[in-house]
Amino acid sequence: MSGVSEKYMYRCIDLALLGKGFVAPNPMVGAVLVHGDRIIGEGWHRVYGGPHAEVDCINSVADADRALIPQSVLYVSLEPCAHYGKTPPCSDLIIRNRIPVVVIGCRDPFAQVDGKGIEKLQKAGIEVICGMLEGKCIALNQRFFTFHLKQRPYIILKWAQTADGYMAGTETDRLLISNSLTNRIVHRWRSEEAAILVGSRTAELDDPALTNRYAAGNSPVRMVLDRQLKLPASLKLFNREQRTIVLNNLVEREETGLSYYRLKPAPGIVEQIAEACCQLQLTSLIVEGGSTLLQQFIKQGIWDEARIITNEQLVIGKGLKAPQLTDAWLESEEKSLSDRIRCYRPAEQKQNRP
Ligand code: AOF
Ligand code: ZN
Repeated sequence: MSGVSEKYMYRCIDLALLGKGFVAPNPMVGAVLVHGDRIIGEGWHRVYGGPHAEVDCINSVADADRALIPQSVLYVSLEPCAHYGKTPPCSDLIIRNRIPVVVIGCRDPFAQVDGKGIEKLQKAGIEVICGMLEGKCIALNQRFFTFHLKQRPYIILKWAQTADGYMAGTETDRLLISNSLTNRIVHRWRSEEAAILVGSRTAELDDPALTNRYAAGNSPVRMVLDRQLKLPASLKLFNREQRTIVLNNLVEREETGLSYYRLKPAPGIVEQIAEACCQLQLTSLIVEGGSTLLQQFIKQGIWDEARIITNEQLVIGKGLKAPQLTDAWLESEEKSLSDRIRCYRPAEQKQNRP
């Protein structure tokens, strides 16, 4: 088929992004229907549980253009689904509408789809071109891809440190490190993830609320590791403003705004946390401390991004050492008043970057 163009796939990506913050644990997906060189339909997956991008796109075609659908090319950033989920299969809809050519950004890693959508279209005689702007379409949904391909959430490690690499003055002495502008950035980060985790020492000593109070969008589900259920009920984490999940070894129980999740008796706390997130359909996790918990994720090599805030004017000489990254590469760096924010990724991910 001649005449397919990447510009329409870029448009699909832009449309998909309109679903950001509304569709997790589903992926963001955009679709465009093109007749000749004219777009006759556009759509995206707008909200979790709602119509998929292809449905939204086909529904958007004006009555006067509907007769053109069987001579048009459908562009979609993710393989059309083949399963009955909350909505019927998009591949069936495409076949019913007699669309002759479908251009796909990337294959859907979800086990119930995973190539079956493409196969269904091809069996119906539709020309399928798969892999247009593939790297960009995968990067668009890195949380969804990590969740399905690695059976764990997309994991972001975040901490603040002094210029000389300390997280706190002593084991029990807390320190204000990042400035108020940086804190706003951190709240935006929180708004972008499904869940946020701290260890019990951090919960007790810092008493963080772990909510997003400054950025547009949601707050993540709060998680705290409290194996023996020793944390006091007076902590902000238990204020029921946002759901909190207590990862523990003793009980499994649901209360309003509070869930107790019993960890499986499996080795490795990091693996158990990842497994809990999978069970709970939480596709991404931001870990905000403490040092020991962060270091365990690094040691196991189970992380995707480390966002480190360094206050370049604060030198304390001694205290609680910040985690040490191993096998990491610096992806980006920005200044936020007295703070420098660096984002690292694991070395092993470098080859796979789009
Ligand atoms: C598509 N187009 O726009 C999206 C797809 O729970 P459901 O029924 O909404 O199905 C969710 C799964 O469908 C999700 O895991 C992913 O594999 C696929 N998402 N597929 O054809 C879309 N959002
Ligand atoms: Zn679908």
